[in-house]
Amino acid sequence: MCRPGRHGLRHGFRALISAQLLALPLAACGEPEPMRIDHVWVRLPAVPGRPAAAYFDLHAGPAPQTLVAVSADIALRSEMHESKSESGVMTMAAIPRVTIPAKTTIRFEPGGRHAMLFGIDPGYKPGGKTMLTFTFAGGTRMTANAPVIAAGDPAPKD
Ligand SMILES: [Cu+2]
Repeated sequence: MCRPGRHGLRHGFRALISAQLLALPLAACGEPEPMRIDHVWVRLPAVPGRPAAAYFDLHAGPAPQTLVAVSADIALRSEMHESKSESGVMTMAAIPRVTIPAKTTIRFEPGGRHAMLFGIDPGYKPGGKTMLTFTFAGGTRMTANAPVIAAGDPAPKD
């Protein structure tokens, strides 16, 4: 149960002190959800030698996060990009960082933000996994294993 005790009020503490006492059990038992990354996957290019793209959902925890890089162990180099439709033409631009407010989720998904993965071995075959490393401002890193699918495959569900 996450209900604070009420003894602080009963003993007639001043309102300010009571409020502080009441806040303590809430903070202790709220167990804020930590940051997590899921629905991670990589789609290989239709034409070998072209870049692949990585997608994922990033759920910020109790604090805002700023993602500054996403790298993959199958790629020499990567960039975060945002796709946009401008007068019917899809273009994409590099985004150096993405800030995720506390307790919100941002999605990297086809047609939107993605991590572009350059320099993949043209002989690399789909069906395996690659480890993605997510780097945040301040140097925190998280990793996740991403299934690697072929260009024409549907996005994995999870
Ligand atoms: Cu791109």
